[in-house]
Amino acid sequence: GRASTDYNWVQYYELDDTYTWMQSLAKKYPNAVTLIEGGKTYQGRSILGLKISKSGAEKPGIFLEAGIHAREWIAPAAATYIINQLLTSEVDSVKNLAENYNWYVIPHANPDGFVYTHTNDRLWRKTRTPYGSCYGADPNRNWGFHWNEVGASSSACSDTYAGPKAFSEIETQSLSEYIASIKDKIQLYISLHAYSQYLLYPYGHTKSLPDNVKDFQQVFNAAVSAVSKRYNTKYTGGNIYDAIYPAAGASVDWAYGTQGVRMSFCYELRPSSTSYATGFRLPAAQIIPASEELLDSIVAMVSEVKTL
Ligand code: ING
Ligand code: ZN
Repeated sequence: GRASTDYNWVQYYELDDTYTWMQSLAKKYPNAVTLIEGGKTYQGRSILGLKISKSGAEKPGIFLEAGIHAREWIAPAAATYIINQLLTSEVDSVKNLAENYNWYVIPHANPDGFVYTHTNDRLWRKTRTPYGSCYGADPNRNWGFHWNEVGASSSACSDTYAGPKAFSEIETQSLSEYIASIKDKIQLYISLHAYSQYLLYPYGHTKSLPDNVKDFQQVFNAAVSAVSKRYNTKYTGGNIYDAIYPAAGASVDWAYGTQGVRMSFCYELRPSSTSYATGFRLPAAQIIPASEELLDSIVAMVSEVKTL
């Protein structure tokens, strides 16, 4: 690992570098930052996260999950950017986010897959659990809510393999247990993916809309408007099923559908739609602008949720 002081957002990092940096933050900000273990992986790694709580008091919680798909490198990079901004920003709107909410951030929800994208296959998506002659289940099709009903595969070699049963993957099983243990504290759940510049909300398993769809649409409008302010980056979206495709067993549906979390959203970050081969390779020079506009959007999202 490299020295934590070198950590920046003009390059992509390996898992160990980011974990070392996160550990250094817990030492540097002992009153605000706690290391959390969101769970474990098939290969025995820790799903490391940070809780950021500036006064330690009970405040509404925001859960930020990134990297559940291994090849979507911008997602963990943006998550660490947000961690850093919450801890260091002098901008009032960002300081308010840090002071008025407790943050739970998991930059790498699929560490085994992420390591594999560095060592073997840059376009790997799933976990690395062996299933016959193929590997991995799609950890965003594996959650226990309307599992495998639609938009998922029962074939172990598929990139959208739902797994042999709900929560077959130790990653989703253990992370879901962690989330369940703090669910009463979580008001907003945000999942970061790439790519296509969409903002999505439940459900993925059905065309039916959530009870509070009006609230979702109001918050969606504020967040999509804010994301374009800085660099004119256009996001579209809506409910998962209609806006992209039917997909059951996703984390955002499980968090909203089973945990009583008031709202959950998924950002599909930069770039806009392009070929599969380039979409996951967002140039490192775009980590900062993509993350800046994401944070602008989250600022707007959170303040809109507050008006409800
Ligand atoms: N897209 C997401 C996927 O898991 C998604 C879209 C988001 C589906 C939220 C369901 C819920 O397929 C990518 N690029 O991974
Ligand atoms: Zn994804």
